Amino acid sequence: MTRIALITGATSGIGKATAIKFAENGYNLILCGRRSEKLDELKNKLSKNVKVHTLIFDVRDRKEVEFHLDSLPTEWKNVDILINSAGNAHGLSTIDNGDVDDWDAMIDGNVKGLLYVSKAVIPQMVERKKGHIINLSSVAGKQTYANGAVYCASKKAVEAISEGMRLDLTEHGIKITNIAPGAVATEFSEVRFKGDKERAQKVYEGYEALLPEDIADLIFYTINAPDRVTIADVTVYSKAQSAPTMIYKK
Ligand code: 8X3
Repeated sequence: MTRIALITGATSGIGKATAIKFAENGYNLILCGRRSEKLDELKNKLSKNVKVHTLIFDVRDRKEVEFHLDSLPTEWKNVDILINSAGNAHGLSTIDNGDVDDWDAMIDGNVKGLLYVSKAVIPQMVERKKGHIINLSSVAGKQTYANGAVYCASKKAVEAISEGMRLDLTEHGIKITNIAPGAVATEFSEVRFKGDKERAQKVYEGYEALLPEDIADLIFYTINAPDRVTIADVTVYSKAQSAPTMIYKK
């Protein structure tokens, strides 16, 4: 039977690349995001290969998440693979200069949003005794860097949630994969620097950064490993990066 994957943050970056990879390989998709035009565009493109259902909501809005996921049509209710890809960094500054709205956005999206979506999807996995959840963490969740305390904290929370999910859900036949990428060339830095394209571009200059497609390939590998195998935790850097703030640039 065709498997169903639900992807949050599907309008760009890793989420979008994963949606494309999965569609190429015959998975039916529930694509979630905030930007309806981008979701529609992607749906039109991918519907040629597979069935696509779109949900427009902000993971930070608990009521919206609950409403949309509770009212999924019957044929879409049995989600086999949940990919928690929605998340962002907002600002890069010392703790004393941090903007509280930025902190709220990161904690609400990266942590609480991931929990809201997971809470809505997990019960049917428990009932069916199968499922796979992929949480997109970051190398920021492994090692804190200066000016990034709250972003790093939000990703450390993702790490803890992945561990906790694995402890609680393994007995129900559900696999949990935590993926921690280093710098990936996406809209990530543009969001972090609030639309400053020039500053964002510099993050990915002078070396070959990871591409969202690289992470999509990795996700695809983890969900297609033999049933006996759980890829629990993967850290992935580009060849030029050795730590969150160490990138060898030419
Ligand atoms: C994204 C990568 O280097 O900003 O999570 O932590 S980094």
